[in-house]
Amino acid sequence: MTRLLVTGGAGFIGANFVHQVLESTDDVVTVLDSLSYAGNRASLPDDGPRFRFVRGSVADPALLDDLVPRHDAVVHFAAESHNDNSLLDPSPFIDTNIVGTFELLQAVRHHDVRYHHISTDEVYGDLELDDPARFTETTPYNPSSPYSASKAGSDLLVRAWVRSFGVRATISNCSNNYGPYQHVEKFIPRQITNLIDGVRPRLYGAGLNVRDWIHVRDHNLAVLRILEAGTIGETYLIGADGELNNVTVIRLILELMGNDPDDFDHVTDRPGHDMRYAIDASRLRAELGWAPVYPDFRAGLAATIAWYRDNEAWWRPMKDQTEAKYARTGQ
Ligand code: NAD
Ligand code: TDX
Repeated sequence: MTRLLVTGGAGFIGANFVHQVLESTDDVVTVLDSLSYAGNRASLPDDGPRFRFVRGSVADPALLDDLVPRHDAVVHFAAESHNDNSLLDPSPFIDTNIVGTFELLQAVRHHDVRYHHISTDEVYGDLELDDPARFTETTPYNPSSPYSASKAGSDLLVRAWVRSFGVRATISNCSNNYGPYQHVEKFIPRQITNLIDGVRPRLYGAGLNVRDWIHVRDHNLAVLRILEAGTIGETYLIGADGELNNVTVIRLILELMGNDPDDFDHVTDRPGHDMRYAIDASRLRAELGWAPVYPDFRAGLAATIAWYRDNEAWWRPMKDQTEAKYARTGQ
């Protein structure tokens, strides 16, 4: 039995992680989450013998000094996670992603607690559509947006704390996740919930940008594997060979929801929009024996659509304010 402290556990990937841990292990979980606009207590179970929820910030050193030493490992999901928001106001991205990670590293350092850092493929910048290369653990960092720059900064802090202070940390950089409990500001849930509301999907620019989709449960299975068998100080890239451009994804959502696949609108492009992300996950596969359990994107997307249809009470309270924000940028 391991005592896990999961930061950002009321968000999309963290909440799925908590459910997977409670289902498949006998670990005990504490979630530390500030319940920002992106956090939802309803994504998590009620408090009980194996689960406890603590509302607070990862940038609060006194709270961390109390919580961290009661745990065997910290899994750090908490972040400001949306590129579009980082273009409107970068400030919380610096506070949570950089200062928050710094405070957490200081706490795990002082209490000698194992640490796993959740990061993103966006730290590597983007690839041309016809580039034969994919991102690997040695690709140089080259972030484009305030979001990806703040994640890159936090990754570099982790590497320095490993080397300078001997912190027992691993890092994973994953590609775009999809699945249940994802905020309706993100591409796939936004289009699904728009269609439920009879609104046409919104594609940024020409829609030729490529994302490397992975089911959230496969991301979390990789994280569990790294916690179990990863080498301290190492970085692992997580991806499931799921490259698709945005127009293909929108057309598939339309088709699966019984609409004409051409029934969508092109809207203002994202400034600085990364063209393509692509992950080479060979190290994770070869060294840790991980492979995706949910590789069928069409089936995963159909299940995700069904989840949003069945869980309107979960997403409805966030929908209007999210769309009001997009209306202000013409998106
Ligand atoms: P999310 O926005 O859905 O959830 C983030 C959670 O962090 C929320 O519950 C929020 O309340 C919490 N939080 C924010 N600031 C906090 C603070 N100061 N203290 C404590 N909690 C705070 O994000 P997500 O999509 O679940 O992403 C989780 C992690 O995975 C992030 O680190 C993100 O960079 C990374 N990641 C995401 C993806 C993706 O496709 N979504 C891909 C690769 C990596
Ligand atoms: O309405 C939309 N229309 C559209 O065309 C939205 C919201 C997005 N898009 C495009 C932009 C991207 O090319 O879809 C693609 C995916 O957009 P997002 O869901 O905002 O994800 P992205 O910017 O790729 O970043 C995601 O993956 C990497 C997560 O939000 C990050 O947290 C993660 O690090």
